[in-house]
Amino acid sequence: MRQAFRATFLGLILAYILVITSAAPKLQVETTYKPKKCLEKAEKGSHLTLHYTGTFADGKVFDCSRERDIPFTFQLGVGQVIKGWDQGLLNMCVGEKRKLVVPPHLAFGEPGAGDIVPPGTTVFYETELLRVEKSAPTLNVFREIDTNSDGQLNRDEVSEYLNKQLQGMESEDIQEDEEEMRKALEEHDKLVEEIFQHEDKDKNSIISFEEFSGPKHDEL
Ligand SMILES: [Ca+2]
Ligand SMILES: [Ca+2]
Repeated sequence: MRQAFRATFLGLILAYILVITSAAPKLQVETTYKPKKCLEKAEKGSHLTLHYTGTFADGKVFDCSRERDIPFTFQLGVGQVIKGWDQGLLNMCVGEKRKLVVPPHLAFGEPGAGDIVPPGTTVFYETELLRVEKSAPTLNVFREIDTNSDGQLNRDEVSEYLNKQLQGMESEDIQEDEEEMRKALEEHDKLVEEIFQHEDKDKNSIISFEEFSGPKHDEL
């Protein structure tokens, strides 16, 4: 008797779950373009830079990064954007294009978004992934290289920075050509020399802040 009750009870729960999940409209993700090689993939925590166009069911555009001509950058999977993006852009390759149909509960929900998106609206996005970075993009490369913070770069600091960049490349799970890596290490000293030839304009073996031609300001 008790056994029968349990069976029915479980059956009811299952039926209930089915009703709930089938009642809530699902996120639709469609890849409209996939590059031949997937070099970088969007993972949880990655910083993505993309272009997107957001429209309503009638095709009316409510938000478009292309119109502003400024791609949008955010961190994936940490709630910085609507759930539909956090879920729908996962595992996307750089260069890939996806169409998303995002139901309200994964978009702007019942409140909507100000006077831009009305309450309870399903929104449509066309997205193109331009860049994926594992950590926040560094704007001030000068400060990153200048580890002793004396406002100038010596050979050791530049050499150390290059090493870090190479190690970063190795630790990424992209299959790097081993031969290429070995060559890169051999080339390392040459590269430091080249950087100094190019950057150290007054040849005093120090790259000053003024001489440095790379990104060195915190603001965009
Ligand atoms: Ca320094
Ligand atoms: Ca100099």
